Order: sequence, then structure tokens, then C-alpha cells
Amino acid sequence: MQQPTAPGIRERLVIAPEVAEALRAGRPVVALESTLISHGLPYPRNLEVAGAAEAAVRESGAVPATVAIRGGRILVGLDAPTLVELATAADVRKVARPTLAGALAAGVLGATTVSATMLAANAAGIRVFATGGIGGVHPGAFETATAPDGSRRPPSLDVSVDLQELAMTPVVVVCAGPKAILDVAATLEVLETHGVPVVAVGTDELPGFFSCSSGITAPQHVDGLAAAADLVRTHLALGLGSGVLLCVPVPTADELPRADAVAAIRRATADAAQAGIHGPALTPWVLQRVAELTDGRSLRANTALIINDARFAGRLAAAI
Ligand code: PSU
Ligand code: MN
Repeated sequence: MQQPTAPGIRERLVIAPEVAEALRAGRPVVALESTLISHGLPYPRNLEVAGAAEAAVRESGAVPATVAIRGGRILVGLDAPTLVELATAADVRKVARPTLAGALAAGVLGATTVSATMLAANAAGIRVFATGGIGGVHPGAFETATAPDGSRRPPSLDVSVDLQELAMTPVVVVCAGPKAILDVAATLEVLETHGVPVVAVGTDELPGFFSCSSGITAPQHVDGLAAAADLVRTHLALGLGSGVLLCVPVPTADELPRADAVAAIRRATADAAQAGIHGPALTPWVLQRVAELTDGRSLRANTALIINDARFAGRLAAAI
């Protein structure tokens, strides 16, 4: 599984001066993804969250490096106008490992998902990356489903490339748990098969993205920052080649109660199947539908958890 950093990726990087300076001096840097800005949250909430996540990284003593794609280059660290463009432009491309070359060759404006952001971070020498939730195994990926009209749908095989990237790229991803719109138990199994440590922080239950808990016991857990930093340092020093998934629960005051989240997600997932949504469009579509069904309460949780993850990642980067 282990791969050396693809040298061609390094040649494509445009690292912002502040980020380059911090990396040279060995100061902590945290990578942030941009798909949650372009596809994960509505405007203007997305722009507020992007700014607040960068501010949270700074407050915890690290330099933020939001990643995006433009003009055949991978930008590591964005200026304010580029953040605004990502938050407002209608035609931002969602770029993951399989679509990286296509987006670079076409020269388009692109937002990076977890997989593409990990590739960029690794090439830049950034070890810690904060996001909201990773992609994973979608419900129905492995089972035959029965549609409302009685017809049978074959397994979709929709498993996010994020899981494969965590297996291949030694970057620590801080999230609030696999997105609750996924088959979380199946996602954990695939991560285990790929040798990716999944570690809950401050709780022995796996955080449930919108809610503090998913109702599933975490494969591993640590008490807090110091123990998380020890585990991460040890994992990276072993040189296994894989990343680590650290799961930090959304702050209790901002969570969407699990029963509400489950009901909205069940409905949104059924609506997506009815509407024939699949592939890369599925995750953004379901997130938006959940926001509608919860009268925006899912957005409050989503916002809070992203900022909370960014703050924790900043402290972690400073600690390792
Ligand atoms: N987390 C969020 N909102 C998002 C995503 C994560 O809170 O929009 C994005 C991430 O970029 C993740 C992607 O990598 O969704 C997964 O998409 P897919 O399921 O198509 O692999
Ligand atoms: Mn997918």
C-alpha cells in the first residue's frame, strides 16, 4: 500500500508564502479542505465557516493551509479572493484522487475533497489536516435494495476514495466521525481492512458527525490531546505509510440530537434514491436535503464541528 510522495504532485504545488515559511521553520501547519466550502455548505455559511476554521487554527498556534486547484496548480494556502470564489462560483469542480489529473489538465477552479487534500498535504510536508467528515461506504454499497416501485437495485459499490487515501497517505485527518449519511459500521470495517487507525478523542464512542455519538463503540480511543499526539507520533514514526483518523465529537451545545439526525438522513437518503442521484453528486445532495429537513439545524452542527476540528488540529499540530 505504501507509496512514495508522487514527485509530480510536488511540482504542481503553489504554497502560500506564510505556509512555506512555517514549514521551513518547522512551525505547525494544518491543511484544510475546500469541498466543504464549494459543495458541503450553502453560501454565505460556507464562507463564514472557511474563515472561522482558518481563525481557529491560528488561535491554537498553527498556520492554516486551505487547499484548492486552479490554472493547473494545486494551491496550498489561499488568499481571501480565492476563498470567496470557491464559496460563490457555480461551477467549482469537486476534485478527488481520480479526478485530480483531469482538473489540473483542464485548468479549472476546483475544490479538493479529503483524498485530494491529503495528497497535497503529504506532498507539501503537512502532517495534520482538519475537515468535517470523511467520505465512506454509502448505504446500499454492498446490498441489493428494493425501490419503492418494487424494482431491485443492484449494490452501488459507492465507497469513497477517501478510505483508500487514508490507507496510502501518512496524513492525520481530524474529523467529527464518518459522515452520518454513511453506513458507519461498514466504513469502520473498510478502514480496519486498510490498516487505518480510527481513534475517538475524549469518548469511547465513535462520534456521530452531526451528533456527539454514533451509538457505535470506537475501535480505539484516547483521553485527550496529549494521548492523541503520542499515538499520532508513534504511528507516523513506524512508517506504515497509512494515515490516522482522529474523531473529535461536535460540541454538545451544537449537536443535532441523534434521533433527529437519523430520521432526516433516512428520509434524505430515500429521496436521493428516488431522484436517481448517485456518484460524486450524492454526498452534497444528501447534506443539503438533511439541512432542509432539519430547518437548518444540521448546518449549525456542521459549522460547529468543522471549527472545533480545526481548533483541535491546530493544537495537535503544535503538540507533535
Ligand atoms: N465533510 C463535510 N462536508 C463535505 C465533505 C466532508 O462536512 O462536503 C466532503 C469531503 O470533501 C469528502 C467528500 O472528502 O465530501 C466525500 O465525497 P464522496 O462521498 O463523493 O467521496
Ligand atoms: Mn462516492
